[in-house]
Amino acid sequence: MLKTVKNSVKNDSNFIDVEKVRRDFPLLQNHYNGRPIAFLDNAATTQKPQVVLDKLNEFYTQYNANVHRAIYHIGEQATREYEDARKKVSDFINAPDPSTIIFTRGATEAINLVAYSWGRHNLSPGDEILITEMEHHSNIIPWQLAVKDTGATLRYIPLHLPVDGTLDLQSLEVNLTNRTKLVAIVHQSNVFGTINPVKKIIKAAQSVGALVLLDSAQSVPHSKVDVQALDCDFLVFSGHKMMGPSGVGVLYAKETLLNSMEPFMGGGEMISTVSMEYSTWNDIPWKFEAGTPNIAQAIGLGAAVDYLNELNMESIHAHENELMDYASDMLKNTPRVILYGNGSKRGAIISFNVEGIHPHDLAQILDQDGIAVRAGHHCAQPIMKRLNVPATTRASFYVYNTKDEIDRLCEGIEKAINLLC
Ligand code: 7TS
Repeated sequence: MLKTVKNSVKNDSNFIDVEKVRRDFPLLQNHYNGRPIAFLDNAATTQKPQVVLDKLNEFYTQYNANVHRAIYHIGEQATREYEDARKKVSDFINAPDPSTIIFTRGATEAINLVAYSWGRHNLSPGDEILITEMEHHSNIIPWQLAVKDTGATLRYIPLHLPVDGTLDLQSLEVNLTNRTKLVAIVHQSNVFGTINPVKKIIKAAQSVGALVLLDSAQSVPHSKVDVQALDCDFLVFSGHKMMGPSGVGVLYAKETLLNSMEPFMGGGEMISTVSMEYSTWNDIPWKFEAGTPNIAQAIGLGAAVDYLNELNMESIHAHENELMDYASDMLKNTPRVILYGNGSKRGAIISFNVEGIHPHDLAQILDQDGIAVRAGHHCAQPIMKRLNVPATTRASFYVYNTKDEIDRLCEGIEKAINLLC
């Protein structure tokens, strides 16, 4: 018999025992104003399980040394753990080889790497980059800078009007031409939660010979992403949004591209030989990891990947879907709430406004009850412009969130209405 208790989910393959999962997260044990912390800002960053914190501690207390240079045993262990983490990340997204995984500071740095190392050397006047009106600023600004330097043109796939949180894909056919050199697109929107039909977009891009970069900062932490099945050219994400430490992210790229690209930054480790006249580059991935890398953070990310695998990505996704359905129903039935986005495929992110209340005031009132949501433009000002609002309130969920927390969110909204309206 299917057991349905309020804070747990059972699907065919696996069972998420949320209360047990929550016990793995020290921060979630804390209270504020006497109420347990309800962390509903997982699109911004996520909490860390004890195994990740322990791994960081293990590195600093047991084998803290620089990588790829030391002959002594702790240096060798640090190198082994760092490269093991790369292998874990590679397997997690089904990359063909760990050498196609570059550790960066985050998704933002990974996109900038592509905009410099690929963009600056492959774009010229007449070429076009195609992005969308749904992008996080980190997938807009690097391209604005790249076209400024190269004379190429930046074009946008618009949001569907009236805005329902999806892209107007008919305009893809108009905008995608043999002038398009790269399509850079968000996999899952950090404002609407919309999961874009990226496979279809990749196929269309390939038909005109354009490369595709996927900004998967919001998708890789929440569902199984397979870079070979997608056949994308570049894919980026951030460790801190998937239970890993801050300060580490990933660029995946096809091997041929990485081999043909110029380095992003120069310094130690990224070279093969250096003379006073010229230098030659190290093999990939190290060609793109100049200087001492984020060793502890990458090793911590490896532990986060182990933890996610243990929970099972499909089970995580199923749990989040159930939370999202519940939150949508509850918020629809909460007075004065205006919901944004109703795409048919959505991750666990929901943006809304409450008539008569500024999102910042709402977030402050919710905070008094220990509920953390984000209020603002979510680094996606073009979306705010299309919605014709300065900001929204956003609740975003992860595997440790519960329906009780969503009930508390709705009670908090009603409390704010009673106070302010
Ligand atoms: N791309 C998307 C889709 C994002 O949501 C974010 C961060 C980034 C890129 C940049 O990631 P970073 O780790 O390099 O900063 N999004 C958010 C957010 O929605 N609220 O805070 C950060």
